[in-house]
Amino acid sequence: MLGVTDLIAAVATPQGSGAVSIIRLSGPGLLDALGKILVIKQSLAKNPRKMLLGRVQAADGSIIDEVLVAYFPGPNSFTGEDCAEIQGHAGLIAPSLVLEAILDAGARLAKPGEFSQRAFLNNRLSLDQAEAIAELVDAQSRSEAILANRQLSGALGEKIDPIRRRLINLAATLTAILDFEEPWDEPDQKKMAQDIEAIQSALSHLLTLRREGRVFREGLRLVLAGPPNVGKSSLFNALLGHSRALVSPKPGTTRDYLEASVSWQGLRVELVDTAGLWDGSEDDLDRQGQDLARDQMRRSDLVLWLRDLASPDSPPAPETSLPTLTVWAKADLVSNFDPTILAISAKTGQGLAELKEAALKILSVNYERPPELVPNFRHQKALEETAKWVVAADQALKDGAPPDIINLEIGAALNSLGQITGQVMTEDLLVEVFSHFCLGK
Ligand SMILES: Nc1nc2c(ncn2[C@@H]2O[C@H](COP(=O)(O)OP(=O)(O)OP(=O)(O)O)[C@@H](O)[C@H]2O)c(=O)[nH]1
Ligand SMILES: [Mg+2]
Repeated sequence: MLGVTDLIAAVATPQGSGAVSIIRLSGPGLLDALGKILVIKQSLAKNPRKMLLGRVQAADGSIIDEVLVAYFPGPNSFTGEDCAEIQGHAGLIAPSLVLEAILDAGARLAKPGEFSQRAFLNNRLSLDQAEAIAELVDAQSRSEAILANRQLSGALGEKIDPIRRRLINLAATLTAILDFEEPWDEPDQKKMAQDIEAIQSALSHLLTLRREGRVFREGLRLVLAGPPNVGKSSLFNALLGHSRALVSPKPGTTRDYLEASVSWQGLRVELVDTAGLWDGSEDDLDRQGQDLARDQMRRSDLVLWLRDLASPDSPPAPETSLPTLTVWAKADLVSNFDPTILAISAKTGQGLAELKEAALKILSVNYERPPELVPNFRHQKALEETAKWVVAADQALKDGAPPDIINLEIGAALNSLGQITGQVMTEDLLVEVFSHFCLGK
């Protein structure tokens, strides 16, 4: 895998209509391959990093597109190898004809994420930076794009690095004690305990950023649930700003669940409308709908449980451990009610702004001050694993364990931490990270 590479190519822009499409190439033999397909006046080799006008010809000599080509010689290119980008006409046919010509000239179709993977393997990017590229491309809100860009510029690596250096120092001290029988006395152990404490607090800071900031990178999932006919679909439509779900005075209208995205204060919020919940249903479809609804509640960040303000026996939210916000619906039908409850009307729009505020508040989302950096789920797992080993090392130190035992745990901590930036790398990790990329990235 490492070291041996070949020439890869892919269309980097989406298929379909558009003005321009970009085809990317990277790897050995790039200029030769381009030489076979390009009719061009100037030399690419003598004009690196410049857009040159040329035409692409197929194997039979027919001209298939007029293009602009830029050549980026390695090692100072995106992948670290010789790279090129060909800007041609977009559409359904032209890009694939150009790609076909390049493949005929000796390139191979790149796998998803293969360009970024090469950039990582050639030390042009750390693993978390490569992930940030995919996250930027996938971003669906302003906050997601900003966070991805921070990670791309190395913000996470900057936090990880000092932790890593401290762990390496600990390992070095422990190794010196073992190898050269340097004294292992109380002041040493005290210093080590302090270092371990500092590492623990840095790790827990990053995990707090994850906990508090997760919604800024992944958005929120809010599920509207409650008894039949309470106005869930009406509220869903009102929050969306258009009629997406069927509404009717007949109970049992919604059966499948419906999802739709909205943006609240720049945050991506996924709203889910569900079937009404009630006991004693005899109807199979109705029961299936209720099962789906309960399943959606379990998958949510917050359940908005609707109760009918106009009907006093409207059931309360079931006892669960899920974060739940009770919302009193149809407030326009009632003139007098307790002002401290969250009352809304899908009909008049009353209380909708308060509902958004309350939902974000209950989830402790401080949207006015998004965190500077938010580790992703993979980073979280690696941080937790690192913290687990550091706790073990700490315990071993307190128990008076011999230095070689402590060193094993520090080594394991380093191993877990290194997976975040990719200093520690396995084939599985490569697949895990780069398989999520799109073609041409
Ligand atoms: N006056 C008033 N009527 C409402 C309001 N919200 C919903 N309704 C009415 O209540 C009835 C049920 O509304 P839906 O939105 O379909 O209720 P639901 O909870 O989705 O119902 P199911 O899908 O059957 O569980 C409809 O006749 C709506 O017009 C509201 O805020 N004010
Ligand atoms: Mg409904």
